[in-house]
Amino acid sequence: MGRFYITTPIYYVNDAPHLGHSYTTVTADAIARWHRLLGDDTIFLTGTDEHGLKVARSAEEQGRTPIEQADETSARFVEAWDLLDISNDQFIRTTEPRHHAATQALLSKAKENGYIEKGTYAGWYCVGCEAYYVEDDLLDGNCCPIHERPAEWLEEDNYFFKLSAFEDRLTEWLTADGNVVPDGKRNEALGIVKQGLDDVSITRSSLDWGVPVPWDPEHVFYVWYDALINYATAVGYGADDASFADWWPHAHHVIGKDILRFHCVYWPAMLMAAGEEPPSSVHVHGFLLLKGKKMSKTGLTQITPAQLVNDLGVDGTRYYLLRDVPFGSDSDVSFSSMVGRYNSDLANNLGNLLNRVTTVVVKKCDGVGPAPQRDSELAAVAERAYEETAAAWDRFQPSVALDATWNLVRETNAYLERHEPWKMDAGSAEVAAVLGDALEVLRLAAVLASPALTRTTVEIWSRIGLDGGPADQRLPEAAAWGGYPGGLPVVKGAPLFPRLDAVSEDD
Ligand code: ME8
Repeated sequence: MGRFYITTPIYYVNDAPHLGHSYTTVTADAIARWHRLLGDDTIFLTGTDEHGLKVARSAEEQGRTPIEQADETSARFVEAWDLLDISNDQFIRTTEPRHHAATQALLSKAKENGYIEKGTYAGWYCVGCEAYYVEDDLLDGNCCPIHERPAEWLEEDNYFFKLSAFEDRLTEWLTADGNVVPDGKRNEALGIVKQGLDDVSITRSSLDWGVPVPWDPEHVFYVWYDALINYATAVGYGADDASFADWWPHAHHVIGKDILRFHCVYWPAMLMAAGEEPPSSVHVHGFLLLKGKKMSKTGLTQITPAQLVNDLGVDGTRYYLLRDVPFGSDSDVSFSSMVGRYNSDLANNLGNLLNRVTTVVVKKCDGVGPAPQRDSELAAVAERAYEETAAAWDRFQPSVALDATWNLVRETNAYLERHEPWKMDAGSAEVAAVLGDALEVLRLAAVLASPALTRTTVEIWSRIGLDGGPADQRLPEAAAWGGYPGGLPVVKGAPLFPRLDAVSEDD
């Protein structure tokens, strides 16, 4: 038992939530839920990044003020996360006064410590990226390599952060195991530092949509330098020192690879400049890429959480994102792989196990669930499944964790096929033994899968007659074989995961 503080990136409010945002947020949510099962005191933070030129321009194009744009889009993120059963403890908006105060406090500290100085900056700026580019990195016609639109020449007096002063400390931090994961991404960050770090401009005077620079009100902080600080704001930086001291050592950031430089180089350096420790870890995932015509007709950023939930249900969507996309690598996604994963793991395995067991308990045991056998051959399988599941969640590897849990489900279906309880005599000791073991596996699977399947595991729990819910259990105690007490009413309900029709990507 301990403290666990996990964050997602805060998303820009120029556009609505999409499949990519959902992937990161569901991943962080499931990891937070796993830690709550372990009894850890957990804070899970997500939110929206509301300042900067990108948001200001997008508001202007839509004929509204930046704050109107931020209010409206931020609400859409809140709505999307409700829809996906995201259990965040806080939703931070960078326009909140508490965040302005924390940003000003942290950067004032860095200035006091001598790491912020005034200078002039001129360079090519891409509004889409909210970042300056060196000429060599631009495409023909001075276009941004990501947005393929012309970068703009900006020239301004502003304040610089002395990033170059942190090369050695960053190298040391990045070299230590476990700070940036996986290794490939850590090496990418080390490579950026090894190339040599230039000081960076962290304020803008050409824009007023941002956090004002407290020592020079003509300027606002550059959006990234306020955004990153949200992680500190949420646990009390500058406002509640005791809370910050308690929580900061347990901060874990989950991000996509597109924002590695900011989180693995700039952010730890900013913290060092302010006299704070870097985060406990940064976990960097790859990108979801669209495969298949059906999805590419729309484009990944047009796939909304609502559409996914409509097609696959809440648990189907969460399970797909967690199980099918190995954390850390890029992954092709397609509608047919979503349906395939749903049918194989949810309908044919977990759903089938529940269906078989409840049907036979109703038929052969008068609907009263028997207790498991102490020396069941499944006990060892369950023990291994727990160990592997726990180790993988601990390493931020949901797909490995769920595969380990599903091994137990698959083995139990095979166990039922070998013993065929449906052919045994009603009321016999034999049938009670086999069904008791299978009910115990359903109990275990409901607990272990609860970080992913927020709804169906609750339903499994109640159909096998247990009180409370799987998420109220505590690990590792709840993973010990034999927790299903027996003598409970078991009901057979409608299939939890009705099979979905296979789809062709040409549809
Ligand atoms: O970068 N696959 O916000 P953002 C996987 N505001 N994940 C994806 C994805 C994809 N195809 N597309 C987006 C910002 N994401 C800043 C962050 S944090 C202090 C400030 C996810 O709205 C992924 O997590 O552009 C990525 O890092 C994030 O959305 C970018 O969100």
